[in-house]
Amino acid sequence: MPSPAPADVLADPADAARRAADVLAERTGAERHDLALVLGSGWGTAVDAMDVVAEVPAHEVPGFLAPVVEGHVAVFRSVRLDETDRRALVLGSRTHLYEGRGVRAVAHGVRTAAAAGCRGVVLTNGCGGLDPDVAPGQPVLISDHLNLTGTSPLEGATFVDLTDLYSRRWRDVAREVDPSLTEGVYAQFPGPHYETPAEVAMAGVLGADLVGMSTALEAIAARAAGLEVLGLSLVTNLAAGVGSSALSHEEVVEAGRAAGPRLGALLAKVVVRL
Ligand code: 8IG
Repeated sequence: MPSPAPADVLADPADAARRAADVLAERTGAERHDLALVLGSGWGTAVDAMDVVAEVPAHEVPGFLAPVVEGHVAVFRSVRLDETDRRALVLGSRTHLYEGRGVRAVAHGVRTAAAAGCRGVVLTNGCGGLDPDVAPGQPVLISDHLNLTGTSPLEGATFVDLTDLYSRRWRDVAREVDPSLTEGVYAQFPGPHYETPAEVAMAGVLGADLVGMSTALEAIAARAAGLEVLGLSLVTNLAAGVGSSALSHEEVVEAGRAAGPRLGALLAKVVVRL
């Protein structure tokens, strides 16, 4: 039976998350999951070597649709983390603000993770880099963000503290695994167009090191839902005006493909330590 239209499901976000978590529990055989991973551009193959116990097509889970972007994978996986049967819920795709389905659809993944029992979420993305010395293909830890979308995933008088939104504890864990990891401030733009060089320069003045079209809104929703957050960006291209060449989606997909094995090794070592 097809899922109800996501717009209807998301009329009550908390109920939608509970229903999605119920379906995932049933389809994965795991009553609860411990940790969630959201895979962004370039991170699609990063869990392929892990112990995948079950796969569920995203559109069969209430509130989710198949993704619209090539290179994003529309499947949820339940991954066994260790012998104690701790499970990670891997969301192979996300809903972006630019898809026009609203902030509830953007936040539905992390809310579902929380409803499924997760203590925390690893948010990954592909992004543009402002530092010409950080070459495409480098993963970077997100230390903080600038939400430049002009919106919030929270509705009503929900005053959530975002000091230390990106867990210092978990960043330290990631650096124990890979001491070469650097940190940066991620600016979320609404997209779907890339920035102009002037906008990239503006983001730099404001303190951004990385520019992208996701993550910040999800991180806010995750914190509001009580989740600890680790943010990992893959620099897939130099932001507009930083390098000499124009930006292309093909370049982004190729940088992800090339970095895949490194990202997989990094994630596999990090998630078991969180
Ligand atoms: I992958 O350069 C990727 N996503 N806004 N700018 C923005 N989003 C991105 C970029 C980029 N690269």
